[in-house]
Amino acid sequence: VLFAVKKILTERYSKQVIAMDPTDTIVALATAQGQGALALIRVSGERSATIVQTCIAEKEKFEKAAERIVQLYTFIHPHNTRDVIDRITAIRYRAPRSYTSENMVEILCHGGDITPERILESLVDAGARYAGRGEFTKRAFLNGKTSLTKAEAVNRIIASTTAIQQQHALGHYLGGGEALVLIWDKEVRELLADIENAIEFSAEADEDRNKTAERIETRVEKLKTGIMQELKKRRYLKEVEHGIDVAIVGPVNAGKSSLFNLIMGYERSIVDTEEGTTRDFISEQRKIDGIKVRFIDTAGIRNASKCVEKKGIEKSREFIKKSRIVLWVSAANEQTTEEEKLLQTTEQQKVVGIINKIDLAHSTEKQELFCNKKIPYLEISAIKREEKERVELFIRNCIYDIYNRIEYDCVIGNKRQEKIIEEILKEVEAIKRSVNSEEIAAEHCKNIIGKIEEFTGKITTEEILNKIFDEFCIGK
Ligand SMILES: Nc1nc2c(ncn2[C@@H]2O[C@H](COP(=O)(O)OP(=O)(O)OP(=O)(O)O)[C@@H](O)[C@H]2O)c(=O)[nH]1
Ligand SMILES: [Mg+2]
Repeated sequence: VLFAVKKILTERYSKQVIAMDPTDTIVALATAQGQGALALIRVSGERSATIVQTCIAEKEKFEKAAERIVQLYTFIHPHNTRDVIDRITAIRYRAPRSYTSENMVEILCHGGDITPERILESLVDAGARYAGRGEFTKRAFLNGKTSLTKAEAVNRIIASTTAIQQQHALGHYLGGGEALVLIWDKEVRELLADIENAIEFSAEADEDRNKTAERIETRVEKLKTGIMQELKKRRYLKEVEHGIDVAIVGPVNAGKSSLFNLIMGYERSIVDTEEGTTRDFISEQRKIDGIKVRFIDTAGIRNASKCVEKKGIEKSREFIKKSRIVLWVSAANEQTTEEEKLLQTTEQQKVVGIINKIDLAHSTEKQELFCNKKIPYLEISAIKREEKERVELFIRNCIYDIYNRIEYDCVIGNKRQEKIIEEILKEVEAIKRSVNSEEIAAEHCKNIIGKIEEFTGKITTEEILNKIFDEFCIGK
């Protein structure tokens, strides 16, 4: 399947109009700037080898060098040839067997602030120009070497801050991104054929018409489910990317701050016998299995009279509303509150229970409360340090419960792609609403086909491309 997809893509992108000057040769540092053992400098464009050669002492050796073979050279200034800048290794690539599909040279020199900079300057003096952001990958795309989503994946691999993100981006880079979208494309075209048939044979017997209408409905429903599934995966992936909030909430004095401190491993939050100790929220971030988790200790919920405490409680309620996970802390020796009776898990939010202070009392009432609501709970004594491991395991399981059930092979890799998929979903819904007018339904199908072309990059404008590649770093 991958091979077939690759073939389609190659044919598709090779049709792109190339709006570039091939003699324009670009140069940039591909490795990070600053101190480092080595630095990699990339040169791309028709005159790459000619330009590099003027900066190499062993001219004949470089000219005869086989492609993709590493050789050692002396790098000199192109005009002041006695000025030796570095001992380097260089690799030659001949079009189209290179990253950009153009002639290329890769130079490995000593790292640091000075050497790579001097080499770059020499290459510019010899006729190259500094590359813009993402210009190498942009050229690869315009030359039909890579698809748009693959090019975008390159940037995402580099920008990853978690292993899940990196794996997802790599999947797209290896060609997994567009496969499903191309299947949707095929399905929409079949759907359009069905709809156009229905228009043409509108005088058919009712029975046949019903059959066609049923088939159209099934196809639309299937498409819609598939797209919604991908948007959901995207939402989860974004959460993994940006991190999630875990709010520690519950009645006053239940031991929320004690639990927060237990998780942090030090006395971060003030703990006191007085009710209403915590007034403002306190938050700290931890990484759990690659996911950034922000724990938030909040003000205990009660009918407060003092203004400051009231404000704190308002904040607590906000966190209850918007956190991904709510750790509801309830003391075993206290009665169930009205608020606790209303607790419930939703699609957007997981609620879990912590029955605290079990060294003071045993509460079947609280156990039943959580059991009846199918809310998982843990019984602890937050003042005991040895409970830390159990608490962490419990929280880890809650996170697993949310994120392990989803697959990460989502077709949507970034904001641009997400926006297009959302627009496609709207079009699909519009088809559903146009049951009585096949002409309108056909229009919406055509819109979807257009949006898919936008997604894969079959249709692009200079403006869109610039926007995409401006997010890249220089040298990529
Ligand atoms: N015996 C016992 N006492 C506890 C336990 N957890 C907390 N406490 C005590 O309960 C009191 C309140 O604890 P906090 O952690 O401040 O409770 P809180 O929920 O943050 O309280 P507020 O911020 O006032 O809403 C303190 O005196 C703690 O030492 C526990 O597991 N067992
Ligand atoms: Mg507190």
